[in-house]
Amino acid sequence: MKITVLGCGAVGQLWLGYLQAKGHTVQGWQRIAEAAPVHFTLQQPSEPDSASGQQRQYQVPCNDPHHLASSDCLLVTLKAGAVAPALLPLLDKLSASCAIVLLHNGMGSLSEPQLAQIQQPLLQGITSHGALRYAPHSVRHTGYGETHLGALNAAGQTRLDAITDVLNAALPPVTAHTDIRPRLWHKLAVNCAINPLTALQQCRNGALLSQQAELQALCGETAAVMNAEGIAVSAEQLLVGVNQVIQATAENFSSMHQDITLQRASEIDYITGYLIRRAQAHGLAVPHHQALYAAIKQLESAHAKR
Ligand code: KPL
Repeated sequence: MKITVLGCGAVGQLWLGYLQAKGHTVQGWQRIAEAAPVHFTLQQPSEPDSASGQQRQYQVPCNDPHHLASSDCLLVTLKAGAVAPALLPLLDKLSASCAIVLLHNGMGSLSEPQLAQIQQPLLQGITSHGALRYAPHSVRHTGYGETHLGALNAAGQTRLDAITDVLNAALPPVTAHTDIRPRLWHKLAVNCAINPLTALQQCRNGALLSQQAELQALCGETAAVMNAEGIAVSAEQLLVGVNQVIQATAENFSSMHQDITLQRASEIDYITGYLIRRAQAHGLAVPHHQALYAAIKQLESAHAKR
């Protein structure tokens, strides 16, 4: 299959590497047009009995408009906030049958009018694979995870199984869902609890295990919004899920912790911000999430003034 990966960060390079290794014709697409190919080393997670994982060198072409126009799939691995500005100008350069797959944390990267603009098959996925760029041309696959995919429009539904098969053969497991929204919401609930708290406290995910009262309050507010969105879940179920992720990723620094530490814009508007917007639409109060949102925004604006 001919595939373009929009966004050549850690997650983009991970998919470029695994898809190229499966024999697909891949290219990267970067915002700053670079004719030069992207070259990187991809280190796979280590096996239990070896010190470090297998390393492979990759070289993939970049920003070829002919490749873009004839791509069967555009895999968008940009952060939520970068999706609309990068994707919308490319729409009329893609074929009508090119399946667009969004793969990012958070929700609401495209507004309703922007979604309506997209005629191509549109899919959204969520992945828990860990990827870290530890040097300019080196990416480490830090941990195996799983990927879930679903369609965002009717055309997307017709391509869901074929795209799932291609991605699953490259980096399994990838599972197709007839309704991806509950999956996205459950991931959002986890990110709304872990990401802002770890960013504000500058701690590893595991440190949150001792903060059950705060996590419970956040999960209670999130469950009320999810119920209003038609997703049946209790605060207790969300709390169990959040604690499982905290335990499984105890040594990790969350993505928002890393963004705030490096003084980059975080994904707060697509994580807690999205939850708050949906709460407002349903007339629900979410004071604990509001407080975290305001605190992260304050940090971001302090960084921007420096
Ligand atoms: O998705 C994550 C993130 O950091 O964005 C979690 C699950 C919190 C793992 O760190």
